[in-house]
Amino acid sequence: LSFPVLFSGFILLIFDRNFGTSFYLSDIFINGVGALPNEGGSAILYQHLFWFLGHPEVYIILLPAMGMASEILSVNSRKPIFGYMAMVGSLFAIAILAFLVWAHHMFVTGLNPFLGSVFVLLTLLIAVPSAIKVFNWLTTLWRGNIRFTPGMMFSIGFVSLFISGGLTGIWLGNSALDIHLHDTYFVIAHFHIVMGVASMFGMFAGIYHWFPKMYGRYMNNTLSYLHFWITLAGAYMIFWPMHYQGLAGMPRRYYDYSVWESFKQFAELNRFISTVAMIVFAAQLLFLFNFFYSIFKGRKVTTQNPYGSNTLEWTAPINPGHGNWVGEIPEVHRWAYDYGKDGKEFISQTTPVGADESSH
Ligand SMILES: [Cu+2]
Repeated sequence: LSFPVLFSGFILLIFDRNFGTSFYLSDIFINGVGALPNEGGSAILYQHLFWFLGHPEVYIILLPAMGMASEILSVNSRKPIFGYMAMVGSLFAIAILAFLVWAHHMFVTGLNPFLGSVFVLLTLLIAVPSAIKVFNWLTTLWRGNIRFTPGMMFSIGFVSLFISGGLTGIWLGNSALDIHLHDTYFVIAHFHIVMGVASMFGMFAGIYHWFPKMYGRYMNNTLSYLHFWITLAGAYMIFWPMHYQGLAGMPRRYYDYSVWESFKQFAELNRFISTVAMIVFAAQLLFLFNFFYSIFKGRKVTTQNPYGSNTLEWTAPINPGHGNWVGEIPEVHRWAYDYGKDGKEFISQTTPVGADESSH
């Protein structure tokens, strides 16, 4: 729903550049004389069309990470996901609200302050389903029989980063604060943590968790934990200081900070951030090596369902080929979260519900 709006924006841009239209070019006068033949366009229109994609895109990236983290947290806590209906409801609430907040990127464009306050309200509303999800992830962990697999570590890391990056979203969603923080490193810190690193942690969690399913081998644990700790600590060391730089007024998108006297104060911190960034990059090479090495040389998976997971994919044989299952397609009888129920550690979705049990 949001991408076509961006594409339409691009088409209008092509028209402006090549066919003499003026969707985005407003009247430009030099000494009272019109400099261009264009009339009546608005550059702000382009920003609206861009951010109508730009904000929902945050959730296009985040929602799959949230889904993977929810599944992996539940499997490795040996507990059902806490507040399942609230979790699904929150996903829908976020997906809908995501389309109603785009102008919070435009508080300094000269946007009508009243309209701005409407976007503040709608933006802060997203904190509600986000908080519901965070508390439900934490309560899923609460008193769980936790296994700290690499997938689980990255899922917990995802929750940590989602909280850290999400809280500064409340700062930036307020126009009164955003007018000060706009275009500073505070923004860089916020969105790289929440949309960059958090969603990458969700993807890493998914890769580590389903790797045995995909290749019938495990990834190397030592390298996985090394990758996790360097990336988590590194992400915080890179992006945490940027909040302070932003508050102190360091702007984004500058090619060289050294040529202004007032920016000299940031030099040391910038050097520190660059150093950590290179170390974190090296850790990603560790991950790539681990990934490809383990496809061929990883420890072999001996059981079909190594994590004791309920969901259907673990009922398919390793390297199943076309159609996934040999013979009949399995039938689903229950939800995916029957962990620790009826004295059993887990009950696969393909297990029929007994006469004495109630169905979900
Ligand atoms: Cu946004």
